[in-house]
This record gives sequence, C-alpha cells and structure tokens, in this order.
Amino acid sequence: MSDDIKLDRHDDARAILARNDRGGYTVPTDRLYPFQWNWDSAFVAMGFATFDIDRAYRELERLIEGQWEDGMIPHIVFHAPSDTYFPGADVWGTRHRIPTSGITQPPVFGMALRFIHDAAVAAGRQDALERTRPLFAAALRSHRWWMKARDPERRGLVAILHPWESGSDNSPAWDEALARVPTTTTTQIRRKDTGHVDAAMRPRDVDYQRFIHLVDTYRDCGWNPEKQWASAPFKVADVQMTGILARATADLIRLAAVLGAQDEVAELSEMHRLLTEGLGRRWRDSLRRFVSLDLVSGEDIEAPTQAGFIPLVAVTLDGQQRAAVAAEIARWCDGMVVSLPSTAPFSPAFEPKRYWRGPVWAVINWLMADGLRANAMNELAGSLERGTVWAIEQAGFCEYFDPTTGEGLGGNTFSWTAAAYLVLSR
Ligand code: 2M8
Repeated sequence: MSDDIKLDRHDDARAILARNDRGGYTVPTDRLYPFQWNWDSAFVAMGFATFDIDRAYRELERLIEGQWEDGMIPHIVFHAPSDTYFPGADVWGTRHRIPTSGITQPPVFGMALRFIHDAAVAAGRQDALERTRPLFAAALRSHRWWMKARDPERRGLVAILHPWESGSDNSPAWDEALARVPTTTTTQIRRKDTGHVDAAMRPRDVDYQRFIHLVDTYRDCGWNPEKQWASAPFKVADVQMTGILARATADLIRLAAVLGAQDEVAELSEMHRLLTEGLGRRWRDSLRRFVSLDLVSGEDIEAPTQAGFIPLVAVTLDGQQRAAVAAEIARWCDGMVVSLPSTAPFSPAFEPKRYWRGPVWAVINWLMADGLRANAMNELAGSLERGTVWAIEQAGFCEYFDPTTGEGLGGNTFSWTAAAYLVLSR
C-alpha cells in the first residue's frame, strides 16, 4: 500500500458533494439515486460538517421535511420528480405532504446531529444550540417511533420489515427470511438500476420481485405500523439497526444534557439500557460476533455479514470478546486487497462484486472503525480507515469496492463515499 502514489482528494470530495446538491439536500449519486436517502444524508451531513456547518445542518433539516406524524423518518424523500429510479413515489402511495417512501433506514441521524453540534461548538458558532434543538426534537420523535413500532414486544431489538430498511438490501443475512416472501406483485416492476449499473453488481430480479411484494403488502396496510407488524412476511430483529439506534440514542442523551432536557435524558437512558441489553443477548461466542434474529422462524441468522460487528458502536465488549472480534476480523481480511468485505470471503454466499454480498462499503468501515475505537481497538480501527482512504484514492468515489482487487464498482461520484473520505482522512 505504501508504494502507491498518495493522492489528496479533498477538493474532489467537496466537488462531489456540491455536484450532488439539489438545494440543501444531497442525492446519493446522479440518476441512479435521484432523491434524498435517509442514512446517506446523515453520513453526508457529517462530511459537510468538516467544512460547512450551515450546509451540514441544512441536510438534516431537509431530511425531516419528510418525517411522518408518527415520528418515522422515511428512507426516501421525493423532493422533486425524476423518472430515473424505480420504485418512485407513485408505487409507494404514501400520504405525506412531500411524497416519501413508506419504510425507514438506519437512524444515523442522531449520530450525525451530535457530530454536527460538536463541530459547530468547536467552530465557536453561537447558534449551535438553536440549530440543534429542533433537530433533536425530530430525532427523539423518531427514536420513540422505533421503540413503539419496531419493538412492540420489548425485546430490546428493533426489527426491519423490508431488506431495504437495513440499507444492506441483498445481504446474505436476508436470504432465508426473504425466500419465504412470495415473488408475486400487483405493481409492475420496471427496474431502472440495471440501466445505470452492470446487472451483475446489483440484486437479482427475483430479489426485486420480493422487495416489491413487500411494498405491495404494506401499502395495502395503508402504511399503518400495527397492521404492518401483524401481516409482515419478513420480520428481522437486526443487530446492525439496533446497534446504530443504541449508539444514536447515546448521542441524543449527550445532546439532551447539553440542551438541559432532563426528562429526555431519563427517557433516552431507559431506551439505551433496553437496547444495549438486547444486543448483549445476541452475542455468540462460537461465531465471535453478534447475530440477528428472524422473528418469523424464531431462528438466529448466522450468515457472516458485516452486521455482526456493527453493535460495537454501542456496546462495550469484555476482553475475551475483543480478542474474539479481532481474530474474526483478521480471518475475514485474510488475502483481501481492501477490507472489510460485507460478507465473509469464506462464505459460499460471498460475491465480491455483487452489491451487499461481499463488496467493501466506505460508510460501513466508518461505523466499524468508530465501534472498534470505542472498544479500544485502535490499531484495527486505524487500519480500516487507512484502507478505505487508500481504496478511494486509487479507485475514486465509487459506491463500493471489490475487496479482492480494490476495483471501484457500482455508481460513481458517490456522496457518502465522498463524506467518508472527508471524515476518515482528517
Ligand atoms: C441502496 O438502496 C436502494 C434502496 O433504498 C436501492 O438499491 O435502490 C443501498 O445501498 C442503501 O443502503 C442506500 O442508502 C441507497 C442509496 O445510496 O442505495
């Protein structure tokens, strides 16, 4: 790695964010994803916070324009029409004043808000509290929604009802649970993604049939959370989602304290306790990682994906667990040009070029490094960060990278990859 030319791409990263700006919100990339995506925007907001605090706040302010009455922050906000993406606003058939999808995505929002608030304070901004306060209120409403709508049985784990909610759409983690979902749809499937990107790097048609079957099912529930919970053919208590929610809750506790919101500190602390205890029960010594729970079959999901390590952002491991995680990650990285692969290379499900079935994702490495550092595994954290920065400098701001070659894949000039570069190369 050290023999390669070191390129400084900070200007390029900022230029990508500028180019993907559609007026206070950022699209993940032109054409392939022409709207505002929930967790992309949270990462992007942190990228902006490294050089433009106002724009960072603005990104989150625009995202919550899509927040529903019940507190859910949808996974897509369709601010302006575009016909280059499927499924568009018409397929979702939701009733918000700005068209949105009807499902959500990982709540990185709370993490981003704390990051931006801290950056604003460090920059001596007098208006930090004033800008943070309404966003904190929105984040709190969304965390309440998560606990009520997605952990009604109080396991201390939040569930996804659609693979798109996880952000890791076609991960092998969903294979068994998704196989039970019928492939029939009432919506006509008109994929656009494979017109922008090589189909071999995308989910398969049969995955899309099931994705859209789920959309049809929940639209028929009128997007009512209780009805959806009762009729969901896909329901997974996801450790990646729960880890991010728990971590974002810790960040909101800190903000509540700064804002002098004592009742909210207590409420969020209780939420945090539930979630971290729930996560604690999902650790498996034999696998050296955490496992999600299939709520339809009642079985552990043992597929080796990055999700198994993400709870590190929220929980404190003991010494034995730390050693186990280090050994497991070393096993996944063995022989890879860039790490961390999103599926373990020794798994039969590993496909180094197919989307969430193997490729390296810069934002996952960002979360991984954060979680490792929170658990005093600084060396490993640093090596993942340096590897990510190196991959971007060699291959560009791609959507994801082939771990076996370092090749950049998927969409180009990707916003969250640019944001990851800005934050990880500081
Ligand atoms: C991908 O997901 C969308 C659906 O939400 C898609 O494939 O159409 C995922 O990589 C997801 O994590 C990401 O937020 C989104 C936009 O970058 O693209």
